[in-house]
Amino acid sequence: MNTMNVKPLGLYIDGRFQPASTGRTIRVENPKDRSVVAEVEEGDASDIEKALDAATRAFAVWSAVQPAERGNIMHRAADLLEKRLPDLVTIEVDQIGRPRREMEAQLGRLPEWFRYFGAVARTHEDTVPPFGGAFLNYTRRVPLGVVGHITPWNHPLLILTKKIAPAMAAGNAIVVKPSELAPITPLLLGDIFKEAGVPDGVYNVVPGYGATAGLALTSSPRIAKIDLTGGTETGKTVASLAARNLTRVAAELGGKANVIAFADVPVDRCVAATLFASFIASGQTCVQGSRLLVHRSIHDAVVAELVRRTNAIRLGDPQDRMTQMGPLVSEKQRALVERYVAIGVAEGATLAAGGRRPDGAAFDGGYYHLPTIFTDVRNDMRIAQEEIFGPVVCVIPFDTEEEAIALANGTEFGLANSIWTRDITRAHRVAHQLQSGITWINDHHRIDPCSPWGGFKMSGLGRENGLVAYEEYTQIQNIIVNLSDAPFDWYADDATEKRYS
Ligand code: TXE
Repeated sequence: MNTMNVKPLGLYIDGRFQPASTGRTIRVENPKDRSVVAEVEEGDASDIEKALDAATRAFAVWSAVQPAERGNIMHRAADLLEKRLPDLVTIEVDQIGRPRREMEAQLGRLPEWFRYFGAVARTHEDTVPPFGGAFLNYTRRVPLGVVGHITPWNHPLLILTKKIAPAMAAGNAIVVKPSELAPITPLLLGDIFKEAGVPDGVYNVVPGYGATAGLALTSSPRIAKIDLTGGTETGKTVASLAARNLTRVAAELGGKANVIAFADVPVDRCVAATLFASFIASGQTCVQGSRLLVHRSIHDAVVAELVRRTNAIRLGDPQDRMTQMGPLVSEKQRALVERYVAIGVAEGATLAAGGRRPDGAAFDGGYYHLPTIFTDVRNDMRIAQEEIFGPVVCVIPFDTEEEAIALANGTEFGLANSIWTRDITRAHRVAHQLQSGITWINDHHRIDPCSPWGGFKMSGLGRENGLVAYEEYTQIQNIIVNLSDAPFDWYADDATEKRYS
């Protein structure tokens, strides 16, 4: 598809592109040079209602399809998605500015989500609780109904896929409100599902703003669940609106992940780990290794090499395969990073690398910012506590294992951490004391459709991925069968003592 559309891309409702009721469009900007990638119709509350109408009708059809057949359709969707990936990668790179090499690696994995959850739909077993007596007791997992998905811009298709694959496989119908910065690829998935055999209306996408379309979807009593990935403040707003209708909430929110490097980690390995953890996606990811907790005995050697390697990261055109770091997604996001750099300097941290925009005319038109390292950071500094969501890493030394654990747990967030050591007992011991939903040992960023993903503390509610994600898109129905034909009459006037068991 040529995204330089003359005509704006419509909302995707009931299996086809449709105009929005507002008559307005959203201009999707390429962050590398501010050129227009595409115009997309801007939906609002009435478009959300229209999408909910279509989804409600489709739910009756889709929930009646046998799970094994839904699994087959998910597999077909995976195959079709695989064929469309090269185009989708190109568009994803244009709309968010992440380097092509990152988006090829990330999007190349998406079909796995549909295959995994398709297989779960086919193989999921219910339970037969041991009720006792002459009873058969069994549970059924049934879909929730129409569910709402609110997604961000940093991994537009990956995050959407993590939500729609379990929801759809479980038999729900979906209304998506994608990020206003990255609505194109979510819209384009619609025709893939249609071709795979998903009934019209099961997958609907209404691009729009959080305060209008997002608010309408979240506060609608017609949805059974709202599943959001976004900032922690957005999560609190969404959860409080959903509570009014007792709508279920899943929320994957902010983070402040630690890379915890013990004394036995070779310097090169520690540096490679930190670069990968901290600077992928220009740091715009919820599990970014934004804090390097490093044992004091290797601190100076690690910092020296980290600074050298950070200064060598190649910024450039994200479509160029040689580019290692693209721009930030927007003017607002770069301004946020610049504000935090100024805060860090004012707090007394040492700027060891970056801290400014790159030099050169090639970068003038875009939202570029150099990868940045702060040393001499104290845990109570704002740069160590608040989510920056940019290419900034804070280095904090520690002396003991206990201190490393206390530091790692010393923020309001609890999404992810990575532990780096060859000491197997220490690795597990520390992992068990970390207050985070995800802990990697000698790795970072690793994700799989089977592996539960979500946060402790202010990092969110519920889990994406894994069996648990499928189950969280269902509700349990319990069936209690009396296997006895013996007469039972509680009110029979026969003066016998009755038992109800
Ligand atoms: O996110 P928002 P923004 C964090 C990160 C970033 C900050 C702000 O720290 O700097 O959030 O980024 C929709 N009702 N993360 O402003 O606003 C919005 O339209 C319903 C972490 O881009 O949270 C978009 O579709 N919906 C994060 C989605 O919420 C609302 C990823 C996320 O946007 C809404 C993104 C409302 N009241 C940002 N307000 C992660 N966990 O990876 C907004 N939205």
